[in-house]
Amino acid sequence: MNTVCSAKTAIREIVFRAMADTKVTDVHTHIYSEGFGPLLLWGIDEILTYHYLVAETMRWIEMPYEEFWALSKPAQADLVWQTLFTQHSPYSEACRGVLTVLQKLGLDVSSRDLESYRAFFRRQSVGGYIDRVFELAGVESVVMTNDPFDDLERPVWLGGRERDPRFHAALRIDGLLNSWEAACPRLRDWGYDVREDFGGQTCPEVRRFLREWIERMDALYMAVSLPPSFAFPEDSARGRLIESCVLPVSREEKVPFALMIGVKKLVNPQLRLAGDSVGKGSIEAVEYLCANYPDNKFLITMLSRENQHELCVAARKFRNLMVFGCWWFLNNPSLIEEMTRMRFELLGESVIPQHSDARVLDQLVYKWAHSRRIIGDVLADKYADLAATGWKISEDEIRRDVADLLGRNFWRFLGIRG
Ligand code: RAT
Ligand code: ZN
Repeated sequence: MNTVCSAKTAIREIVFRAMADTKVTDVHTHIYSEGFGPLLLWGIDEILTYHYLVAETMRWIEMPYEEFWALSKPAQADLVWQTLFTQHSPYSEACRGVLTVLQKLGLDVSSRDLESYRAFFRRQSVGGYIDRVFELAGVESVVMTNDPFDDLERPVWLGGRERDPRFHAALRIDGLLNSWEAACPRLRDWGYDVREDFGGQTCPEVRRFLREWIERMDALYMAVSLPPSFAFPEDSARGRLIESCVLPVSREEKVPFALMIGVKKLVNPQLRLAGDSVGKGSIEAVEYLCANYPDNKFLITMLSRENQHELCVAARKFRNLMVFGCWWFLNNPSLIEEMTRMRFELLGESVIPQHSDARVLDQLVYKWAHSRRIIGDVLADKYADLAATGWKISEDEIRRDVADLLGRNFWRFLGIRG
């Protein structure tokens, strides 16, 4: 069908239909395929102990942190449920997400019966449940976060496993770039001739390490999360590794480098995974990379709201920069809306508006339900503004744009398909 749409409500309906029908490529998650065994988290107790919810629970309870961590997972989940869902109203984005998941699975949200939810999850098989979640979330494929320095994950890659084409890999190199002193002896143990002072064959050997892991994982991109203080160029181990190892490998292997800038690690270490915070990063580092390495491609997301405008402007200047996602503390309706509007107004549709960051499989369902709604709303407003000028847009064009936003822009940036 290729009807030309102009009435406001008709446009909104078509946009929402297109958003609902179009499968997503989720460019950044922390979920794993079945072959990774226990690394794949799913089910109600995992959903409830998501670190976003742990942080919110800790604001209400007085239990010492260590006591909380010593509890079993179901006991932690009970406490989260009791604190955030029973004693208070669960309207924070992370709480609401739990309810959206239950609702989309067809469970009775009004019953508030945690045990009946648990019983539902006990009846699921992993394989069948993955299929169901992908279907409900409207997700075609996801990109995992794959860390060769992780002692649980590394053996899975080395052992070989059955691949699931819905799960792509991203080579995560925080371990290499953010803690060189610790990475160096490990690389040596694994047979790479590297030295802490970068003498001898260090750089060629690090490049070999990166190439081997890109190949082993068939990685779509390399990624690192970085502190607000990240600067480039920089006279540091990280600056050196990026310049002499990551950038050349990224360029030669045609595997973009994703920089996730603005995380302040462990401002409260007792919260563990929930203990990280945010700070404003430097757009100059991004501009420098894009300007001085025009043959490299950069996927960039920044954690601070204050960085979003300048990041959009940087993307207007550099076509080797792809902005992606509303990351972590930005993944809330009001901020997604603000950022999406700003991006569409400054960059049209040449962005990857969202990723899920799901850590628990089930979260794909709520993260995409919530984001689709907001992106659809903003998009419908933009088409309505066009219609007001007399511009006529067809359903096919709307579907084209939605397909670009939810997946094709990513693949095209990678140079893979689209
Ligand atoms: O959003 C999150 O779950 C964070 O804990 C981080 O994992 C972040 O997204 C990252 O990739 O570093
Ligand atoms: Zn993440």
